[in-house]
Amino acid sequence: MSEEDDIILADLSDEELVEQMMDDLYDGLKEEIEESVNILLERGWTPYDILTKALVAGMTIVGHDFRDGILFVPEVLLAANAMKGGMFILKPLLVETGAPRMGKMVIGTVKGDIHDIGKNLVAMMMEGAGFEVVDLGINNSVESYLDALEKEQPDILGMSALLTTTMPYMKVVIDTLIAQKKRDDYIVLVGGAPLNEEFGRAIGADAYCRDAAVAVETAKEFVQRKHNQMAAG
Ligand code: B12
Repeated sequence: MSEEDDIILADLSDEELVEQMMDDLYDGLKEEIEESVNILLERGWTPYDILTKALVAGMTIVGHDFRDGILFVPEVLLAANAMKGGMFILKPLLVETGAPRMGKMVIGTVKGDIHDIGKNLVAMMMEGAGFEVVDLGINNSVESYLDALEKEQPDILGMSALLTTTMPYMKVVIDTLIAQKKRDDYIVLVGGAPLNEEFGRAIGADAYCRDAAVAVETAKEFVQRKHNQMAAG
């Protein structure tokens, strides 16, 4: 029996439990993460605090160690899977605490890219803030984005890319919108670890958002501005 098996999660203090969750996330222990999320909820933690202070904080450590060659793809996949287990519990709760509908967003990861944790977080936080979100998943072609925009008529288009090789595809999508004279119909927000503000500007997005919290604030600001413009005629 390993040392892990001896730990009774419910007996840990909040602080110890969050530490343990970071370890469990690192080790890809989905069931333990789910149990811990439920324990913190029972203790009155808000879904948002569990998400940011335990799950996102833990995933950041995983990200650093992957970058530094300490963790490899299979371990990171396990960690991602454990995180998804926790997010699955929190998602409906984050949505519940949300305000009335703020607007609608279509979001997806670009073609060639399968990273979806950050995108899912943005989608969850946007829903939590009262936006209706249509999630197109990963590996989206220009056609996939355009079809969804046509069908869903959202206020916002969100694109995510985590690879330097896939981020230029965002420009392909925006250029197609421009060519079809549809660019001004949508607020375009982009995000993903390798992007920055300069890149966002260069490809013609309305804004680059460094994390999900900024995404929510930016989305609110732009939608409000759009409504004001419409009201002004
Ligand atoms: C988890 C992970 C994986 C998992 C993905 C699991 C999944 N379901 O997503 C797996 C193991 C599958 C994977 C595979 C690969 N990965 Co990877 N991966 C990561 C890792 C460790 C963490 C990413 C993550 O989830 N971060 C946590 C989330 C919360 O952060 P985030 O994604 O940045 O999202 C936040 C913001 O960016 C922003 N945001 C994100 N999207 C959007 C969208 C909008 C609209 C807005 C407004 C905001 C926004 O808000 C989010 C929430 O706060 C990163 C390292 C890192 N530091 O980023 C490497 C990383 C992105 N991967 C990398 C690589 C190279 C790969 C592979 C090519 C590896 C390989 N050799 O096979 C493959 C690519 C496969 C493919 N075609 O896509 C490199 C990319 C390097 C580069 N410069 O391009 C990184 C940077 C690691 C590294 N340093 O080498 N990966």
